[in-house]
Amino acid sequence: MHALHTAIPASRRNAVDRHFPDIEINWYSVDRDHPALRLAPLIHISSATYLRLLTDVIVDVSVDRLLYLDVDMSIAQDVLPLWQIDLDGYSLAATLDQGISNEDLATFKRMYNLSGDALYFNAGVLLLDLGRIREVGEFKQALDLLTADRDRYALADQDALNVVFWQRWKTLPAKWNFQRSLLYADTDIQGDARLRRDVVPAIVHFTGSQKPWTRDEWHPYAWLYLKQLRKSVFRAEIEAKGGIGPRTYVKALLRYLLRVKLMRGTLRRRA
Ligand SMILES: [Mn+2]
Repeated sequence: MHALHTAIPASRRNAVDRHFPDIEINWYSVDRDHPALRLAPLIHISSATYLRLLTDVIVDVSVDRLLYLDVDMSIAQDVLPLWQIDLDGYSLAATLDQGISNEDLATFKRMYNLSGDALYFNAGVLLLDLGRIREVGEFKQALDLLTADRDRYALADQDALNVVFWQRWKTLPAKWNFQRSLLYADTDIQGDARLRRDVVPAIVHFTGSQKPWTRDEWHPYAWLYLKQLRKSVFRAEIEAKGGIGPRTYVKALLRYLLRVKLMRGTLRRRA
């Protein structure tokens, strides 16, 4: 595992290493003065979002294939099948952004003068041919676009990546990056939404400003995060910070069980 960060102190890194003795974690400290990290952050997204654009230069050169994951996620199924997906010659594979409507997509195309039919991906889960990206330089191109005019990209690096990779990425099934907007029944989703509504998540991405490390989270899969939190060395600290108590756990577990039951019902009806 490769962990890119800006300011996690050694004591915390060591605690994580001790907690996962079977995982070899390579920590990469990126200087906060790095030009990429001086770009303005988004409202609820820190400037750490730009770290993904540095993976091609920071992660060890021996690494060709990389599965990039945000930190605001819980893994619900084995990711080995994802890791093994053929990239069909592309540098990048991702899922659609499920919060983008057909209208948003049309606006995006107009804004950046993009032609032809294509869709917009979410950059939280990226399967990357890092070797190819080092050769072709797509991440550098995205970074250059942002450095030239950060204000032009409302969703920062995700917008820039979608411009650079327009029509040049492979679509992954929605379950590999299950975003919050799939929970809203009335959301208009780019492409054909009906095909993606009843997804059983393999990776739950807690998109939006609400996060499962606070008491106010209502996401039906927040339990997956809390279940892990109970085993974490940081449990007491996170609970105190997020106002998480026994009631939070019980409520989250009930919501989760209800959701799983509903999904099973839906899938049975369809079969
Ligand atoms: Mn995220």
